[in-house]
Amino acid sequence: MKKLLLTGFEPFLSFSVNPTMRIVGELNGLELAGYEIVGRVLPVDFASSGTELLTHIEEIDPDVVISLGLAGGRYKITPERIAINVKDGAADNEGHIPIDESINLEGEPGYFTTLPIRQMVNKLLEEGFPAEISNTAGTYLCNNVMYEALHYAKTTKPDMKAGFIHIPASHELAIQHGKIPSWSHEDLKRSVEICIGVFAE
Ligand code: PCA
Repeated sequence: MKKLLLTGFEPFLSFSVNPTMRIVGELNGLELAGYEIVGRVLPVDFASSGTELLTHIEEIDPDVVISLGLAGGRYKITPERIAINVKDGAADNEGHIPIDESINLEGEPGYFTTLPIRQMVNKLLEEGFPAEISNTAGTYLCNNVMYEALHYAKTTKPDMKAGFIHIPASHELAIQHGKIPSWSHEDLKRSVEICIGVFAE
């Protein structure tokens, strides 16, 4: 069976839980849209998140990689259009703060997603979930992981589709955080399933 690597992230900065972790854990091992879902959680660490992702890709040999990240403060499900070759951000979980660094000195300035993001957004809206394409994944870990997957696909595994979806906070996180819009865990998870479901079409 075809395989879909679904990644999430551990908690970071002021976000004491990361809803992507729970979604990835619950979907791990399921069969959706004709794909075996393999869930993995990545560290919020500039030095190791890329290599961990590539190690998973090499072990699992997925046909599709969908990485999930929390975008605390966003209201909608936002599949990302582009990853850029920049690391510049707040401190990661190891305390590292990159400034104006490249992710890969030999890589392209940017890579467009190879996921069917327009169909994902249309399907989410049809099913009643607020969604729109995002034109920036930022310059923190989420952009970093998206860039690494697309660079690897471009240079080493051209048939592999890859990209990134940012999701809002869960209610659980919003209660702890105090100042961010949130969705129920069930709706967040259902939205991710809908995005994966596009691959059945
Ligand atoms: N979101 C962060 C990194 C980890 C996560 O879940 C981001 O948007 O870069």
